Amino acid sequence: MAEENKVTLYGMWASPYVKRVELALRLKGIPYEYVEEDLRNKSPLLLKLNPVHQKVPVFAHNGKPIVESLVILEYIDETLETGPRLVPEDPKFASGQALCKRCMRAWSQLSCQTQWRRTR
Ligand SMILES: N[C@@H](CCC(=O)N[C@@H](CS)C(=O)NCC(=O)O)C(=O)O
Repeated sequence: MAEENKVTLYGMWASPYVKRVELALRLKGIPYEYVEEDLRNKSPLLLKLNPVHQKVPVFAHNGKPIVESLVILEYIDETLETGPRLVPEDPKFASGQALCKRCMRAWSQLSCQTQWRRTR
């Protein structure tokens, strides 16, 4: 991938939100640099890239940060036009897409909260 498509993912190994983005990048065959964050001691870079929520994942495309895993997935699908589409373009599947996104969101929130409670 050319230098103008430098992709960096800031994550934490156990985060389902980060896994969601990693899966998408792998499915699409997009090379990326991965930076592991310590969420109990967040790096100044993470705080700079995601100053409002201070959470992972943060996806940086040529240095431009994008946050919120579902937004990142849409960005990857629509901007980095390579590999299979994550969301089918056919409008026949539109209601299925919305349902699928809601299920993914609910599952991710539940698993992340449960895991977080266990480790605190
Ligand atoms: N809605 C966000 C949720 C991201 C999220 O909650 N990430 C957790 C890890 S699973 C986090 O960074 N927590 C750090 C904190 O709450 O300080 C997304 O979909 O990206």
